[in-house]
Amino acid sequence: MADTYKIIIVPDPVLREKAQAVETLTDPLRTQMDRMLATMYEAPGIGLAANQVGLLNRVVVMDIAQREDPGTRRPICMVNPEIIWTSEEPSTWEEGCLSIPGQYAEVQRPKAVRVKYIGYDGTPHEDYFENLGAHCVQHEIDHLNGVLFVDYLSSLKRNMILKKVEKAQRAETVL
Ligand code: GNR
Ligand code: NI
Repeated sequence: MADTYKIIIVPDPVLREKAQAVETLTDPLRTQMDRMLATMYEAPGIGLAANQVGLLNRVVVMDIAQREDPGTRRPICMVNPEIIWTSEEPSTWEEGCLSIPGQYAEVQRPKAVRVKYIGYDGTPHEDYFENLGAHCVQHEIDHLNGVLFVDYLSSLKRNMILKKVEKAQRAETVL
């Protein structure tokens, strides 16, 4: 398995920065995607965006297969992902984030989306996601824009969650 990255936790400012579009798909970029997948599987999570490992390029990895079918791996790597269609119908899902450990909240988003991106192979792809997959891909593209799931909550809930994580992180680093 590829080396893993350290996952960055709130309130690190890199999580609030906008990642830059990738110009060309190079071997070092494929190595980054391999390492991001290894980091995501180890965590474990169903998605990971470059900002979460301190890199500011528009790269996302995902795998929602294990949820339905434990043991199966269906990794998806997306370079420069863009949402090109969203459903009118909304969906509410309890979201979590590897950068906001241990905290979960219901978030409402479009129930289905179509996403275009450049794949691991360097060619353009277009995929349809719904339900958990749609929540995950929208959550990941938000990361590339410096947006976190807590931004969809009331400021009261958001601040409560961020304070809890900061307190837990402080306890961990002091010890
Ligand atoms: O592992 C994750 N689970 C999840 C559940 C519902 C909606 C989104 C996600 S993404 C999250 C991993 C993560 O933080 N990706 O950025
Ligand atoms: Ni996240």
